[in-house]
Amino acid sequence: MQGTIIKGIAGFYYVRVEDEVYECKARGKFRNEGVTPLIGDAVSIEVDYDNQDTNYAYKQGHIVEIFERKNKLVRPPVANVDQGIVVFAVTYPQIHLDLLDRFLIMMEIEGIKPYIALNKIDGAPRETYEYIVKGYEQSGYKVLLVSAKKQIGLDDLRAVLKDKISFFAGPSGVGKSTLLNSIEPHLKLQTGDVSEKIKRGKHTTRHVELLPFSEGGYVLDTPGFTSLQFETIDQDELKYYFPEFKPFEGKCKFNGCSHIHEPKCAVKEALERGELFKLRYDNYVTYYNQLKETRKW
Ligand SMILES: Nc1nc2c(ncn2[C@@H]2O[C@H](COP(=O)(O)OP(=O)(O)OP(=O)(O)O)[C@@H](O)[C@H]2O)c(=O)[nH]1
Ligand SMILES: [Mg+2]
Ligand SMILES: [Zn+2]
Repeated sequence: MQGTIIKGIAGFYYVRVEDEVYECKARGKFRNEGVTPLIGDAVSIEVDYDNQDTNYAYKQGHIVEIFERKNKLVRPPVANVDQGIVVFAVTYPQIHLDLLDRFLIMMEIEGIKPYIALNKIDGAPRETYEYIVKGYEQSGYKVLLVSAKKQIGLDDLRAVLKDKISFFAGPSGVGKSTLLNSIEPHLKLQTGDVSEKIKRGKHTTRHVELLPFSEGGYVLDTPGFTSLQFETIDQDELKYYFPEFKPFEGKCKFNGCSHIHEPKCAVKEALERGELFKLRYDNYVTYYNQLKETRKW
């Protein structure tokens, strides 16, 4: 039988096959090969037919094969995700564009489609965050405007999630878990007050688990992040992870133009014409210089 690992606890992997969940151990060969099963893995299992406790909540089995992974994330530790929904709040906690851009670059590096969800739109007038919507749409990203509290924009979000494996990411307190509860009330994920989170320095969501989405696919809630690093790339590679630069590739005067100080740079010209989002371009320059410093050391 083939299924998907939806959670792992103390050496047991919970594998969903259609609507049934099996509690499985991994065969010893995986350990010998140095392979650790991950949430999101597509696996083949064998049910232990002769050894079932009928009083137990789960049927039991063994993972006998792990299929090749499309991709693998470290944080959260999950395989085969199709898309990342990065959530920010238009009210509180304040939007941190540096974190947003770092997240988008990480997704571009991993080849995972990112979506931006701006939550809590019940609490702020559109003028206050319109520049963000414009700026990111202009950069080629889809921006979903939602309110978990007032149930606004949830159909668009559902349409994005359908039949895909998606993870929700973003700082603590932006409403990731509340959003998931709004689209899937039976989930009853724990949520928490923003000021409480800050006082106790604690995130409400702490474990990771793939949750079946009733319209097809899976969603993954994650604990809020406070910083993101992408030190694994070269500064000269960075420009490829800004999709809005793509139309200008090969149009600069110099081959291998970094789009920073070279003359006759098509990207800088577009920036001057107002065709690119200035705040994001500025972040590009900052990250470029940071990566260059890292290399030097
Ligand atoms: N006004 C308003 N408040 C919201 C909305 N969505 C969530 N909240 C509130 O924001 C607070 C934080 O929500 P959570 O869902 O716990 O946030 P989280 O992103 O899951 O946080 P972590 O699990 O700590 O990463 C709660 O008090 C929610 O009631 C919304 O659309 N509007
Ligand atoms: Mg949460
Ligand atoms: Zn250039």
